[in-house]
Amino acid sequence: MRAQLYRSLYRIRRLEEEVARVYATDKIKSPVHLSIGQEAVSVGVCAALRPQDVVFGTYRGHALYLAKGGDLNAMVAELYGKATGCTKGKGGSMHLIDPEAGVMGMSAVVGTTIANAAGYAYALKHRRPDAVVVSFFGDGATEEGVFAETLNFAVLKQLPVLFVCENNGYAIHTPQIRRQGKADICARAEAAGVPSARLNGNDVVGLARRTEEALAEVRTGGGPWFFEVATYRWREHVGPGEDYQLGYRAAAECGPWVAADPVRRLGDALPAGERTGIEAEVETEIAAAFAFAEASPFPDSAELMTDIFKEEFDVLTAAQR
Ligand SMILES: Cc1ncc(C[n+]2csc(CCOP(=O)(O)OP(=O)(O)O)c2C)c(N)n1
Ligand SMILES: [Mg+2]
Repeated sequence: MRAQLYRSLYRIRRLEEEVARVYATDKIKSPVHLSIGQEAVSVGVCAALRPQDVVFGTYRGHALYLAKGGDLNAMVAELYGKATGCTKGKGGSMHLIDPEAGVMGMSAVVGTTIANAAGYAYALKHRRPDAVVVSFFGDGATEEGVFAETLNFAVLKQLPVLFVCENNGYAIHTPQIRRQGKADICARAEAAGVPSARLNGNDVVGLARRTEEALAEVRTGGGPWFFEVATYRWREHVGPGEDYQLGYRAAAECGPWVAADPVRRLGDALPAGERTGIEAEVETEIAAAFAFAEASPFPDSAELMTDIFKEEFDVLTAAQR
C-alpha cells in the first residue's frame, strides 16, 4: 500500500512541477492552480474509494483528477488546449473531467460542485446504492450559501456523500481568521447534523484509514460525513510560482509543512531500489504525456459550436452500470 501511495503522490508532485516549469513557455494555455503541498489529501481519500465511487472537485483539481485515476495524457493535453484533452481543449486546468474514472467534474466558480455532488449522490441513492460521492472544496467555499444549503439537503435525504474541506488556511490572499467570525468549520457541519472529523492533511495513511471508516457508514445508508483536512498551499494561489513576497503570509509559515512533506517522507521510508524504480516509471510516463500534448492538434474552429448543450446523459459511469 505504501508503495502505491508513494507512486500516486510522487506522480502528482512531479506532474505539477513540470507544469510549473513548462508554464513560462506559454504552451499551457490555461491558468493553473497548483496543489503542490496538498497532494496527500486527494491521494489519502481516494485510496479508500472503489471504481464505482465518484468525486467532484474545484479549479485546484490536478491532484484529485490523478488520484482518482483520471487519464494523464488527456489532462496535459487539456492544459495545452489541445483537441485530445479531456474536454477537447475547451475547459483547461480548472475544468478537468474523466467520467469513466469517476472524476465527474470541477469548476472555477467557488462552491458550485458541492451541490453537484449532492445531486449526484441523490441519484446514486436510488440507482446504485453501493456507490458513494466525495465532494472536495476549499475553506473559502464553506462561506458560500450553497455549502450550508447542501449540508442541510444531504442530511435531510441521508445522501451517500463525504464532504472533504481542504483547509489550506487561505482564500486567495485572505486568511481564514479574517473571513470567518467563528473559524470552526467542523462545528458548522455538526450544527447541520453531519458527523465530522478534523484531520491532518500530511498523514496520507491516516487519511485513507479514516476515509475507509467514514465510508463504511456512508455506504450502508448512514448519511453524509464531513472532513476538515488541514493542509497548506506551497505556491501562489494561481500560477506556477511562489508569492511570499506579496506579504499576506510569511515564508516561514510554510517551513513546518515542508518539513512534514509526505511525498519526501513516504519516499524516504521505501527501500531505495523500490523508490527509484517507481520514480523512473513516473518520469517516463510524465515525459510521454507532455510529448503527447505537444504532438496533438488544436481543436478545429467548428468545435466552438459543439458541446454547448447535452441532449442525453446517462448519470451512471461504466463502473456503475
Ligand atoms: C463564486 C465565486 N466567488 C469568488 C470567486 C473568486 N475566487 C476564486 S478562488 C477563490 C478562493 C477560494 O478559496 P478556497 O475555497 O479556500 O480554495 P483554495 O483556492 O484555497 O484552494 C475565490 C474567492 C470565484 N471563482 N467564484
Ligand atoms: Mg483555501
